[in-house]
Amino acid sequence: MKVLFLNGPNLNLLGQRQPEIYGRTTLADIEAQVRQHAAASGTAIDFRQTNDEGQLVTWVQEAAGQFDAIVINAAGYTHTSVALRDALAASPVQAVEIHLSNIHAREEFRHNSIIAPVCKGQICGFGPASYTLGLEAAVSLTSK
Ligand code: CA2
Repeated sequence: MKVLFLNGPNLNLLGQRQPEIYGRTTLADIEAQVRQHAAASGTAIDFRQTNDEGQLVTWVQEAAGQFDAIVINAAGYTHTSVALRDALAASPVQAVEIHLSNIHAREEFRHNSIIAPVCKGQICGFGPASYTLGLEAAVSLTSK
């Protein structure tokens, strides 16, 4: 089983800026945690980050036939990207939406996720554990 983790804009800054909001764990730390969990269930992981909306769209398009599930933290594009939603809607690969923070407990503009209706489900608010929970959700999705 292969799971594609996609990370959107500014997540490369995790652990380096605004630790009071996003904590001190870096994206590389999170990737290491995900890889450790994945190894236990024999799951192969591809873990990517980009600041580019078009790159996210391309990766979602290319996932078909290559991956069994997508776990996506689209960061700011969660709330704005019709293009990303269209790509997820068109993909045969099911996606799990994840966020470090509880987007529903933050500013009003973060409450709406444009991609939520085309994802299988959403996990948010658990910090870095949202990623390993997202992995579990992806694994359970594809074993049904
Ligand atoms: O809680 C999440 O995972 C978010 O996807 C994070 C996004 C935010 O726009 C979403 O509403 C919720 C922001 C990612 C930016 O991460 C930074 C990390 C360190 C310093 C600055 C930004």
